[in-house]
Parts: sequence; structure tokens; C-alpha cells
Amino acid sequence: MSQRDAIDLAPPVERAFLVAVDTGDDPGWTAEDSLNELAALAATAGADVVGAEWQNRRHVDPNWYVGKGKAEELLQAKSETGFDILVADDELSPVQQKSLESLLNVKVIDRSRLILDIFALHAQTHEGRLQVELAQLEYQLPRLTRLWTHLSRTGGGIGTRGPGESQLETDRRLIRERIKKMKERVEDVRRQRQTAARGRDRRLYPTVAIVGYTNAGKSTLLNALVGSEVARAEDKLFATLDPTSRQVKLGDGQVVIVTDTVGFIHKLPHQLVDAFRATLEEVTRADVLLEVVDAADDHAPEHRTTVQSVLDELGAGDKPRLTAFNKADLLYPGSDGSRPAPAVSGSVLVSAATGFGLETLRGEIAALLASLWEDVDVAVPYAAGELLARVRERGTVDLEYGERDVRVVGRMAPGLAGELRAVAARWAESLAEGSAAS
Ligand SMILES: Nc1nc2c(ncn2[C@@H]2O[C@H](COP(=O)(O)OP(=O)(O)OP(=O)(O)O)[C@@H](O)[C@H]2O)c(=O)[nH]1
Ligand SMILES: [Mg+2]
Repeated sequence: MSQRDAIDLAPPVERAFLVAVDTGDDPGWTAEDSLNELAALAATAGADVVGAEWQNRRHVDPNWYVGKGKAEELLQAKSETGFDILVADDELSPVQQKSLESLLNVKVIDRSRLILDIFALHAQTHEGRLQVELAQLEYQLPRLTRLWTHLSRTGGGIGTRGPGESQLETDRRLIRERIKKMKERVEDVRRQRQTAARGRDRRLYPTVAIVGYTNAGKSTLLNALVGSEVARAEDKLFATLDPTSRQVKLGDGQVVIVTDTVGFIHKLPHQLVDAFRATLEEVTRADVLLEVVDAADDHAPEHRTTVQSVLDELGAGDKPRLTAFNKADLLYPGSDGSRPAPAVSGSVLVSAATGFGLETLRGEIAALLASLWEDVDVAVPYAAGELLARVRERGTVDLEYGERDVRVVGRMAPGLAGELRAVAARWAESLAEGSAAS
């Protein structure tokens, strides 16, 4: 062991105090609920939460976030609890952050920065790390300000010229350049990720993307469907950042590719949604979505609202979807997997932990995929052998081998039907040209 290893490099645990403003305009969420979630986030980031306070106000205070009086009370809380970091439940402006920092003489961060920190801690792959860094830079850019730049609005003068100002501009320019580079690198990695093998799998089998609030049990459900530990499941927020895809057999022997990916959260920093677009492509490209809901959480309806709005932002809000209400074992202690679960219009009650409802879920996924199938009746050339092989494997079709071409009649997934129709249209064109020329 080297001398370096012998030294305990673990940083001291930070003592975090949380603060929120309840403006009453966040349906379903009180400041107290939101603070509970913030406490879980702070704990996931490794802090020791020593206290929390909130204030009812019509608006957040532009200078102090909470009212000035409340801010001063935090001094008292500081001497009682000894906190060394203050976490605000909403995004802070540079002015709010600065004034709280100077008053309290502690580090002040906001919910977005906390979430970005957790993402940075949990990112494992090259792609994940690039995307987190991109999101962090996007978060920093507007926060690089000199707090007295408002003076320059009055026409410049003392304090608005000189190296300070140009330094700020230089920093901003450097960050912008770095953002541009990072975006290019994220794009490069994204292209590499579409490797031949994964691409082939995706053309062979329908794809299902698991989506849902963080900690709903998405990874546990993927593991349960696959029957082995393929995705890391933990009682932690944002345990999963990088997508994991596996083949899953449905009841009728049909194979689908199921992908588990990053979870969503209330007030998810928009920089993260932007930066993680490459990862979230698994969601936007999937044939169907499997939304996992922690049915044992009192905030399940609010969680679903958040999930819907992130999906809308990604343009995947209208995708065909099945909802799995998970953690049934916590709601109904008798649901041990020995009895089938009821399926109610697009939703299934399951327990990823005990296996309850999983057979029903497999059946519902198959039914949803089949309901999306389209009727096809086309003729394609013999040369389309690879496509025909896929059609035979994935659809239910009759093939009639004629003298010139192959007639395909049956039902299949929309993607495949589209491919087949395109080939058939080109073939019809070439036949028309051929007969016109002769
Ligand atoms: N009781 C019970 N606990 C469950 C069930 N499914 C998952 N869990 C627990 O819930 C916690 C979160 O599970 P994960 O599978 O990591 O959740 P996730 O949705 O992948 O979370 P992130 O990747 O962090 O977004 C873990 O402690 C799981 O053991 C279930 O059906 N019943
Ligand atoms: Mg997970």
C-alpha cells in the first residue's frame, strides 16, 4: 500500500440545512413535501441533513429567496445546528445566492446544483460523464456574473471598466467554447453507440423503454423481467444514469428489447434534460413506453405529472404506453406472486421485488405491441431477402413466392410495415419503368 492510500481522503461529511418557499402554485406539492424530497437528494449526495425550514410567501424574494427576516433567522439556525451548507429548493439567482452566502458565511447551493452533483457522482460511462459536464457548464454560464454589473446600465464609469469586466467576458467565452466542444463530443459518442450489433437487435425486435420517477423501481423491474441482475438497483435517487438494454421474452415467445434509463424528478434541471438527449434517445426511439410508478408513494400522482411533462419535453409524451404500478407488496402484503394480477385498461399492478404481476405485465406488453400492428399486402423483389426474414420473424404473415416477386400479406409492427411498403413502392416503380421501356 502506498503512503497515499493510507491517508483518509474522504472529505468530511457536510452538514446541510434546507430551505424552501411555499408560493402555493405548485399543484400537489407543499413546501414540506418538496423539502422531504430535497432531503433525500442531499442525503444521496452524501450530506448530513441537520434541519429544514420553509416560508409561505406569494413570491420568492428577489434578493434573499426567502424574506430578509427569515434569512436572518437562518443565522440562529446556523448557530444551533452548525450547518455548513444551505440548500434552496428552487433555482437561485446569483444575487440571491451571494446575499445568503455573505449573510450566513456558508456555501449556498440550489436544488439544480444538488441534482447535477448527484449525476456527477453517479456517472459511470464516458457518455454519462460528458453529458453531466455539459449540463454543469450550461448551468454555470448564466451564473458567471459580476454582482455589480447593474452599474454599467447607467452608462459605464468607475467600476464598470478594466480587467475585471474583460475577465468575465473571457470566462464566458471559454465556457461557451467548451460547451460547443462538449456538444460535439456527446454527438460523436452518440453515433458510436449506435453500433452495428445494437442496431441489428433493434431492427429485429420491438423496443420498450422503461420510464418513470427516480426510485420507482425501474431497474428492479428490468432485472425481474430478465431474471438476473443486469441493472443496478438501489434505494438511492438517480442510481441509474446510463441506459441498459436487454432482451426480454414475452409469454408467446416473442422477444423484445427493454431499456432501463435515467429517472425523472420534480424540478429536474432543464440543462440535464437537454444534455441527456443522447441517452434519452432510447426513450424517443422506443416502440412503446413502460411507465413504472411507485404506487406506495403518496405522491404517485404528482410523480406521474412530472414524468408526463418531461416526456412531453422530449417529444415522447404521446407514445403508446403501459403503466406498471409497482411496489404492490407494500400496499397489499399478500401479493407474493402466487396469484395473477388484474390488468385495468393500460395498467398493471406489479411488484418487481416479489414477482407479483409480472406474467400479466408480459402479456400486456405483447398485447399493446400487437395492437399497434398494421395490415400489409404488398409485393417485394426476391432481393429483399433480409427484410423478408425479419418480417417472418417479427410479424404474422403469409408469403407467396411468385415468378417475379414475393407477395407479403399479414400484420406487423408499424416500423417494419413502413420499411416493407417503401421497398414495395420502389419495386413497383422499377416494374413500371421496365414495362414502359419494353
Ligand atoms: N418493496 C418494494 N421495493 C421495491 C420494489 N421495486 C423496487 N424496490 C426498491 O426501490 C428502490 C429503488 O429501486 P430501483 O430499481 O433502483 O429504482 P429506479 O427506478 O431504477 O431508480 P433510479 O435509477 O434511481 O431512478 C430499491 O431500494 C428497490 O429495492 C418493489 O416492488 N417492492
Ligand atoms: Mg435505476
